[in-house]
Amino acid sequence: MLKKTLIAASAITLSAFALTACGSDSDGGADSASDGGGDSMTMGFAQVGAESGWRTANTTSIQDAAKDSGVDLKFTDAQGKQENQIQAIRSYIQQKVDVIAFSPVVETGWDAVLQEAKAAGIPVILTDRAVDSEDTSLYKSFLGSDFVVEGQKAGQWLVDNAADSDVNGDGKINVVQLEGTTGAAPAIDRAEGFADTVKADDTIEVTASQTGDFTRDGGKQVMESFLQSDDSIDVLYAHNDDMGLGAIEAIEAAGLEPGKDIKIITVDAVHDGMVALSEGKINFIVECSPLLGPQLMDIAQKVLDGEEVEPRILTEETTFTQEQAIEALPDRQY
Ligand code: GYE
Repeated sequence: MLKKTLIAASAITLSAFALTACGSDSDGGADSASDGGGDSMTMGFAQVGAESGWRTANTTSIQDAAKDSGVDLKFTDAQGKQENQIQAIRSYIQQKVDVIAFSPVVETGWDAVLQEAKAAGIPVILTDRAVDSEDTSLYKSFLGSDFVVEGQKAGQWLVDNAADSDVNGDGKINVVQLEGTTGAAPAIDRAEGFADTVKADDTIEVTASQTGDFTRDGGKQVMESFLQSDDSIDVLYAHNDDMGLGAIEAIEAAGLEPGKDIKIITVDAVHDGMVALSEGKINFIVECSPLLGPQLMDIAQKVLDGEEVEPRILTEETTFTQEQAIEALPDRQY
């Protein structure tokens, strides 16, 4: 609905964006008033849920960035269910929002609803997670991390630290893996990147792998069952900090010392994960940034202004050892 007045409105919206981005943090209250009187962009965002510390930080980043740039944000939490996300997207189409953004809970099954958005002329931006659709015209851009690279970084740390990781001293490094949500891009890709990289050392073997659904509870429960069926676990690779933190509870309850009796590698680098790393309970964290909000608002504005945007926009990320976590913690935003 904004389209026709878009070119005229864009200058106003952009200058409003610049102003608010320069530090005035007034929360403006009503979304309609926050862009200086012009039509504000309406964005429908279908979030996965609130399964982890990463997700909470991601939601805050999106909501804050929308407020700062005068975007009228319609936000839904799908509670981890694809059907809820599809329903939310359909309702955004009905409401004729200007742009739809979402983080697909799983990779498959999006073509139909994305076709509907396309037919309605509403651009879609993928945030954080990918879809496996062949038809890339169904979305304008995909903003987020390279999860395969994250898995590779996790695997490379283990290859580089193999000598210290044979905790049981039997010449083999037995790894248990806590996978993210089954069918989710980060679960598929983090497993793949890790598996490919640890092939470089044939003493490393993934002996058990199961989903903990990216939650603390899931990580705890699955780790309990891993510990019951195997007393030769050397390493835990968890696809996110929260599952690693749940597993730490299980490891401690079993009378073992996390980070020593079982080496632990996780992904995300959210606050609680970084604290555990600084305490030596986790040994290595691969960072995955949840702070996608400002870039998302920027991309959406460009799309609405008819500017070209990159089809794939990668976030910049690092990794953390214990010493690096101690150093980074005081300045971490999340
Ligand atoms: O790593 C995990 C969250 O999609 C990158 O989802 C995200 C992942 C993140 O639940 O903690």
